[in-house]
Amino acid sequence: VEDAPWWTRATVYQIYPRSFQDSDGDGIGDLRGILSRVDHLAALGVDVVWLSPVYRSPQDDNGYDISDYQDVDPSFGTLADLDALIVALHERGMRLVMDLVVNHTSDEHPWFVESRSSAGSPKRDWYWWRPPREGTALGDPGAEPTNWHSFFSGSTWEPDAATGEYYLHLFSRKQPDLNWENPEVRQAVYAMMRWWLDRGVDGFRMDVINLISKDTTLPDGPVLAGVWGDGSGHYTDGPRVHEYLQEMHREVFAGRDAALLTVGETPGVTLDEAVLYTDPARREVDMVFQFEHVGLDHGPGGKFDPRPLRLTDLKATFGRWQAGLAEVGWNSLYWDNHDQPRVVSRFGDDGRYRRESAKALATLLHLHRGTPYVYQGEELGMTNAHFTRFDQYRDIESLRHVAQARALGTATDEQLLAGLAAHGRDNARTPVQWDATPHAGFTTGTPWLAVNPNHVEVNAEAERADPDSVFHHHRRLIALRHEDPVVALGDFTMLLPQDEQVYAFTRSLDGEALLVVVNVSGEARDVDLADAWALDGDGGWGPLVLGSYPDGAASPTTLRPWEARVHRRG
Ligand code: TEU
Repeated sequence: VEDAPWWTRATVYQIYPRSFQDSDGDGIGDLRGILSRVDHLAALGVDVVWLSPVYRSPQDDNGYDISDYQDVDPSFGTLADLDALIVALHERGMRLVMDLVVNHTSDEHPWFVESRSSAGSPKRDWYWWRPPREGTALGDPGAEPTNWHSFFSGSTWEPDAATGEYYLHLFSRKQPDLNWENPEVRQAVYAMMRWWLDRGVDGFRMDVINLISKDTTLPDGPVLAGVWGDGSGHYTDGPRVHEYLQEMHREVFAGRDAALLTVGETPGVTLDEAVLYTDPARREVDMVFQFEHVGLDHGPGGKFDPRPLRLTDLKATFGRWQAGLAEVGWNSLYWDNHDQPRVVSRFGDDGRYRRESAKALATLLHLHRGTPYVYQGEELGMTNAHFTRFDQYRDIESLRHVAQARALGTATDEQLLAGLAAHGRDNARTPVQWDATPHAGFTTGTPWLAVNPNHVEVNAEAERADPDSVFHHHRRLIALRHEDPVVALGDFTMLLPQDEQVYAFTRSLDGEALLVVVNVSGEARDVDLADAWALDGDGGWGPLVLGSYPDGAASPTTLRPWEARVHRRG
């Protein structure tokens, strides 16, 4: 237990700077804004802040398109502001983890500007340049080197008239993919990472890090509906990705890794691959974000084709990951981030039982084995945006999806609006609701994305003032992980795997055990755990460690709507 890494007891808080706090009235959050709110983070008790990109960027994808890795974008502030934030967090015992976006750069990064300048450029090979298919001309339909569909709609290949070739971009055309096959690219990335560690940052969240190694023969993928194909099999967990991460570890982290946190964002990762990425003996990353549980409510048409979650599917997924990383490796635990809808709207009830369901879902997540991640506003029970018009959206993924679907006639406007309302990324990006004033205390200007009108009820000021709030419930969950080794390290056993309403499990370590029972519904329920957990003399489950209702466990084995409880073996 004493030997376990510090991050087994830690909770990470994600800040999406554009939407966190504006300090200068331009309607865009910034570093000085974050500085003014560090005491909110300290009060919550989180150990680590993961800061989404603040680097210099044309903001085509809100900073995930970087034109200078070693500077701060003027819209967010200056390097001096970032240094001040590092100090302010360190003073309060928190660490700062930076976002590392190195699958691609901006097309305005000097590396790419040089690379596209001529076919003979010394940096030509830093990106993926390919001629049109044989017998076709640049820009012809079907001339793209592969049929791959971009994450942001359309082809992954952009024609470049100046040199008559295409370049690869898995995301937007302003996010050309770096060619990790080239050792100069890798060394340039490692040097930049060392520069940040020397500046005082405490690790990295590595954007789509499992997509950096492509099959260099660039085969087509199976054809999707329409003209494009699914190329993911040729770039997900690719042939050299583990080699690259081990090299990165040697070049960047060796000797200083114990104090740091590294987490790979790995869309499409399998459990077997996750074991390889996170096995400490292999020295790749501490943990990865897997995507299975956030795909369970995607229909056959993908993320914009929503369908309801079945609780038994969630249990099967989480249960498999808990078991699969029990002996080797480590889980990250998350519901929300800047790409996902708000969990209280998605899997909870953001109407009548907003508070109860937010607390229930938080309890469920934080009591699993792994490192929990809280996304800004999740600790307040913030909800989806509930936009009803296309012109309310700003996110490139959503806007490009709408444009493509309209051009191809694959969805009606009504279907598109329903898809965006359920899974559009702007749901997570509305400004943080600090108080009940007109722009929720986020800005004195015009916010870049509309503030949710429910900020008059749902806001940090109200949450902090109320001991039974979603905020204080998160604070207690975070503290419990600090205090109780069973929460951090205990074995996980799923109970009632076939139950569509109640999510229950135990955690145990060295003869100590906790029982977690969560009613994932708005109807009361009796829960019979049979032999899995013996009843105490009062017919209950033992002393209550943490409950989501203010009056504790009102009835021994009956859960009220969205009630969540943690009991200790008596
Ligand atoms: O996301 C990668 C990713 O696979 C998705 O979650 C993506 O956001 C999209 O929604 C797929 O439908 C990372 C970042 O988190 C995201 O914000 C960036 O847009 C993307 O990489 C490109 O850097």
